[in-house]
Amino acid sequence: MPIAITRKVSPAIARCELTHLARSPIDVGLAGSQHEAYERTLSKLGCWVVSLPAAPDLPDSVFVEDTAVVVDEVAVITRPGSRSRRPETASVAAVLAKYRPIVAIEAPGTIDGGDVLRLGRRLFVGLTERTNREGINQLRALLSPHGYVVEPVPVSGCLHLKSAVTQVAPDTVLVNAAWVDAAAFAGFTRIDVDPGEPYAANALMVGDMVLYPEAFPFTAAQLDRAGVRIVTVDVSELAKAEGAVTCCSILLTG
Ligand code: CIR
Repeated sequence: MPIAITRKVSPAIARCELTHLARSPIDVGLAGSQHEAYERTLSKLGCWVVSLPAAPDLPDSVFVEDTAVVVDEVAVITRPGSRSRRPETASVAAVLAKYRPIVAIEAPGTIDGGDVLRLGRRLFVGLTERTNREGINQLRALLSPHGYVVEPVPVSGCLHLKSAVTQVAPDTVLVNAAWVDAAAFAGFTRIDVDPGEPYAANALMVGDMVLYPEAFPFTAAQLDRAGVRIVTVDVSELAKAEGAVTCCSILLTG
């Protein structure tokens, strides 16, 4: 059974980091209930959900994905690119230590987990404002002994690599080609987001299903036509904090 690590929405989420979005009011209660629905959906998809308590002083802490990169052999605790987010890692590391040996990215390296897309034994890592070359080199040094290839990918116009591309089937990626050069994913079948839905590339594959935001019906229809089975969730409040579906969990095989 896959394990999904999540963390409840912080009451301070209104003070979240924002890079590409203008600040708009977030309904904390609604964000919390949407997040609970997200956790319930993960359970329905067969995950064992380990839900950490909210961190009142860490506005972005619901976005646990950014704090770790987990493979079968090891958990790499990141050093998030945003200083305000660095205190999020310790409590996630404490939980992950139950499941994996722990290693960590160190200064001056930075990595946000949202920049790391694992496709089999290949890890594509976005070069962004959050993730630097030193962080990528450290990740390579930590994971290449386990047989993983780490490949940097330039990203522009969005926060993270996984804002621009995610996996939706074993051999298929969902891409916004305005934000990442799709040539990096040659060899994979490619589905493009609908041009009117630039934020639609962030999908969370769980087994043979895909957890997907309700907000992108045109791209959802394309996924459906391609035979990708999706289950939708409403994450409108978390989207105002520049988050989506991958960022609210860390998935690992149990
Ligand atoms: C941030 O700027 O760090 C948060 N407001 C959003 C992080 C979203 N994380 C993700 O997509 N992996």
